[in-house]
Amino acid sequence: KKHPLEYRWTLWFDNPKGSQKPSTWGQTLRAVYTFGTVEDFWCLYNNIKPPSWLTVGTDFHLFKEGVEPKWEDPTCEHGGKWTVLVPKSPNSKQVLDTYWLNALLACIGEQFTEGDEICGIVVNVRAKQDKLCVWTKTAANEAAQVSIGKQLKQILDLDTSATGRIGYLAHSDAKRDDRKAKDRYLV
Ligand code: M7G
Repeated sequence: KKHPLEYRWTLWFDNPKGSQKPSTWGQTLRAVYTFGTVEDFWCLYNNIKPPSWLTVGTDFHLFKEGVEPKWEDPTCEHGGKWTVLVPKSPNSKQVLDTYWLNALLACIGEQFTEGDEICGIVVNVRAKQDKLCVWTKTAANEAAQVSIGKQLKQILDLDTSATGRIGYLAHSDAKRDDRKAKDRYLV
């Protein structure tokens, strides 16, 4: 008998640098697989490449079933994201893969005390530095976001000093100000 998870989750994949470069963001975003048990999660995990193997420009998203990994999704639209940067270094591939696995386990295992706030997680494979993001539902709820940010740092075993700070960006701010958007919260 399989062991059910609290929520069902969908893995999404995006590689906009593939054959047809899209004119609109998200056009190449694809839902890959949906699962709701521990066993099906491991089956998926064992059959996909870790993020460090993916080509630059690629994204993985793990979101609750029915939630699209887009600002425009009704569950995400008033939310935002915590971003953990992974600058290139001799061991950054290993760091990225470990962050990804630990973030996956934290989501599906309901490790965040504000589990209802979690929309999903994203890994962006980029030339300069990779990123791991946690998307949440209610950017205006500072207490919940700060709590999730602190838990994320513990889960990923991040530096607790000021230099190891992570920022929370509201999607509405990102939409309006693009690259100039400022973080709402820092932990
Ligand atoms: P990114 O993929 O978060 O970071 O956003 P990257 O620079 O490492 O690739 C890059 C750009 O993609 C943004 O500035 C937006 O123009 C666009 N974009 C990203 N997201 C997540 C969305 C989204 O959810 N909706 C829309 N419409 N555009 C997005």
